[in-house]
Amino acid sequence: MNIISKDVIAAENAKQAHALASDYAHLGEQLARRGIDIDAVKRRVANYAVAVPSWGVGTGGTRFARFPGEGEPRNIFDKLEDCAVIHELTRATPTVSLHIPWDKVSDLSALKEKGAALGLGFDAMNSNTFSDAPQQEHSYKYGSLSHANAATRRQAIEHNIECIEIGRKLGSKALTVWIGDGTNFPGQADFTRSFERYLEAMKAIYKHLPDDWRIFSEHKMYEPAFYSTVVQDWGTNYLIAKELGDKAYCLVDLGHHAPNVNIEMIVARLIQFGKLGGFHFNDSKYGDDDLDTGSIDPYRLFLVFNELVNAEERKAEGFAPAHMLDQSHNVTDPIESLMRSATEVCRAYAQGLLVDRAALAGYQEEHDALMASETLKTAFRTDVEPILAMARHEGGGAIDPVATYRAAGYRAKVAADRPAVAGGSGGIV
Ligand code: LRH
Ligand code: MN
Ligand code: MN
Repeated sequence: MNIISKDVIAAENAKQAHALASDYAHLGEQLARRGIDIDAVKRRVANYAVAVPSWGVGTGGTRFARFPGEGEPRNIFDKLEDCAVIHELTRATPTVSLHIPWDKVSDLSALKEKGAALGLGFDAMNSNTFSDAPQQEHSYKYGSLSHANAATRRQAIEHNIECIEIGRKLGSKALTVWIGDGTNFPGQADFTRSFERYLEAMKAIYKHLPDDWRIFSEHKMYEPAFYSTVVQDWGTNYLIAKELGDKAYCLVDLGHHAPNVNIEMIVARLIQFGKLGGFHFNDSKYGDDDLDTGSIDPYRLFLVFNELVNAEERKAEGFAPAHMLDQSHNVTDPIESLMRSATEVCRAYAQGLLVDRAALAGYQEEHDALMASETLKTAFRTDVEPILAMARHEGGGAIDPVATYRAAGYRAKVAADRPAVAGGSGGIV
């Protein structure tokens, strides 16, 4: 069942199919001169997938306010429909990553059925112990898995176990744990004791992880804590994954590092030591801005994908990262932003596939720094849009997802049933 009418997609595609065929043929000729088979690249791009975060389809907010958008999803079923729209048009997002308890998931079989009917599966589950849920006994104001009080830690552990249980019923295979635990002032907590308590709590969760599951810990330098954060960087994250065991991996959210940090190198290190679990793709200018992927620094995104393709092609041991988006939208229609981001990760992947790896290795051997970096630039400069568009078109999606989405008038249609939810203070995510 398609939410966006196939007729609308076909009518929009018909306007562009001729130009696309000619652009694709032209790019094919150019790539052939570089020894690259465009169809082979297109096939790999067509098989690429990135998960949509359930929390991304609603309008987020700034730290100060939330401005509700029209037709925002009212519940998890509406969210799944919005996610399905993204997949129908981009053909790149067949799974959804849930966040508990933001997503109220009381009827799991209905949810699973809804997903199946829309052609969507469930990616990593996300727990939330960084905000208090309505009726919860112990507050997370001073932390969760690393809290000084054992009962609070226990509550946070139980919540994570519940997320695993929910995910099992939905067919998910991973749990992502991000905690906001940390301090605002020097002296507020003991670094070592906090980390010990965190590790002990994570070990308790790990014990409940099914054999075919993975647990991802997500580091973030700061926010909401502004002096120290318990899981603050990839070094600490790597220690966690090592301490926990073979099913534990590190998750890299692109917005969770200091400005100018060499994220692609972190990615390479984690791959080398078999601990790269997955990504939260987004982009940032200053901090954890959660902007559309590739909207600020597409070259950095490409450099990350350059490492990923390198690992894929050399069949690095244990390399199977989960790819997910993690964004927040305040001034755009979330569906449009998520489609753009899905397309941007596909673009970076396609560009990564174009890197002439033999030439690059040769330049590295010869210490030809200029030509080595030009080799990357040549791939990055290639306009791969015809490859992406053709992969979408042949997969039943839209040549131009945003134009087709607008032509379908989806947001106005759902707005009739979905009243705007009042604004209020923003959430920091
Ligand atoms: C924290 C984070 C984490 C949360 C999400 C909502 O900043 O990146 O992944 O689960 O935002
Ligand atoms: Mn994240
Ligand atoms: Mn974040």
